[in-house]
Amino acid sequence: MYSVLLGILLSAAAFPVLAASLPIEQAALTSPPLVPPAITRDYSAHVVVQFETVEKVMRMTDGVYYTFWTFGGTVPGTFIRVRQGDEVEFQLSNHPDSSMPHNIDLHAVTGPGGGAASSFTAPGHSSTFSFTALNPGLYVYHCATAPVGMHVANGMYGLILVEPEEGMTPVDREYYVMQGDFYTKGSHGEPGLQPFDMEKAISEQADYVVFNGSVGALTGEHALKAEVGETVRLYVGNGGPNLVSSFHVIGEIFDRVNIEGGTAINKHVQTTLIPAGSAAIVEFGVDVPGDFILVDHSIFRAFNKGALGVLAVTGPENTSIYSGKQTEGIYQPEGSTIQDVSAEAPAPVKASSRDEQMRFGQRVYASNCQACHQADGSGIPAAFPPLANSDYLNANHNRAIDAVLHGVNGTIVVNGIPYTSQMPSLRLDDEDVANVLTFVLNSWDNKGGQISPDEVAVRRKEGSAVGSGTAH
Ligand code: HEC
Ligand SMILES: [Cu+2]
Repeated sequence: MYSVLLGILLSAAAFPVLAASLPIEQAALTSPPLVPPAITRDYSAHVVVQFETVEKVMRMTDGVYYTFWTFGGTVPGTFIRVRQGDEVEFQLSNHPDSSMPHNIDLHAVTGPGGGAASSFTAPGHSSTFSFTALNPGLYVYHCATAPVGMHVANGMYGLILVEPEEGMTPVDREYYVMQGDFYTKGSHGEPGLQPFDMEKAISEQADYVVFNGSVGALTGEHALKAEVGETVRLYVGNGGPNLVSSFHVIGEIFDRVNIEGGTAINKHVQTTLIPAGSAAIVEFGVDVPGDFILVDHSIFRAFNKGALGVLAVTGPENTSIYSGKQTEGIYQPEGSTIQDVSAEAPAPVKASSRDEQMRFGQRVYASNCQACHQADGSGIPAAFPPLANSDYLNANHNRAIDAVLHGVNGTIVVNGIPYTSQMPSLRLDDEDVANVLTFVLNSWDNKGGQISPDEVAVRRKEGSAVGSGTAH
């Protein structure tokens, strides 16, 4: 009942949405592995959170780079800390250089899509929505723009902590750690700028499994730090997209774990399971010095795919607790994996009629075009032209094929309105291009028609990107 009401309020787009009388404050936000300071107030506030989505090339491991899609320029994204009962005003801006629209689904939101629809934002635009943080806990947020898996796989996730009204018990150190799995065209360690591999993502064949966005993000000079005698609290999330994490710290026992980020506490835990799209709060005291290794105890991921971090503890030895010899470096990564990812794929099913092309094409549309051109083909003003009743599309089928094969740039005019953005080339095969365009041509008041994979093959040889600065 409450969520229905909230949904109506949210979609009304008026704000402040809920109570108008709360004191307003700007959220303290941090990049990983840092966590904003504990909340000291004992009353609710209207907390303003400002986020920017940025697509940028960053290091995956030495010699390997990747185009990450981020909340705030880091993977995981900016950490948000609010208090139970706070009203959160969430402002999402999508950088003008982005190639994709983005949005946010916060698992701490009670409301449709966790805010996804209300925060859908085209490149160069901003959106605002508000929610009340009803439940305390540690929650994942992530982008939920289609294709959702791709946005999450590219690094669009992070954590929001909703402190309980009574606050968190004080500890000496708090850190923010989040696991994610990545899928690249080249296998683990293959150098260069590696593109995302959709096939491997679908079959859950991760090339990298890492903490905080890259191999070595928490080792060497980037290791987490603590001193003997201190208490450490880790806010640990798992962005997925696919793998669940068996989170373990080698040489430590978690004194307390908030299971799945909720209120249930488990004590004396060796390894805690963190589902994809979930989190855990783990706490322990550090009693002896040394390197304590954070791993996903699905252990090949740690030593061969990158899921390894270090908590470096300094201070006096305590031989009554631990007195063995400590060898340095025995937990170093062992190098790249040997994976067989080149197995023959079965031949894809080909459409045998126009109706079948329409059905297959609808699926291609949902996962490749809908994010920009929208489910009903209506597009987004000033960003993505409509495919519904598009004079540009209906006038010239070859040009439409070229658009999907090679992308569109410069200015094009659709139904009398100029568009000056860019459509990336989509790397679909001939069959998918033929099917999706046949679907589009026969939907939403377009003029009909059919495109065959053979026609697409010809354009693939002869065509080029369309637009190129000339109005058609
Ligand atoms: C990342 C966003 C994005 C995606 C994904 C995308 N497009 Fe586009 N599309 C654009 C933009 C932007 C333009 C206009 C380019 C310009 O302004 O120069 C465009 C233009 C077009 C046009 C010509 C203009 C019109 O309205 O008729 C067609 C046809 C088209 N896209 C089809 C598709 C199809 C089919 C898919 C999926 C296979 C797709 N697009 C996926 C952004 C996108
Ligand atoms: Cu996104």
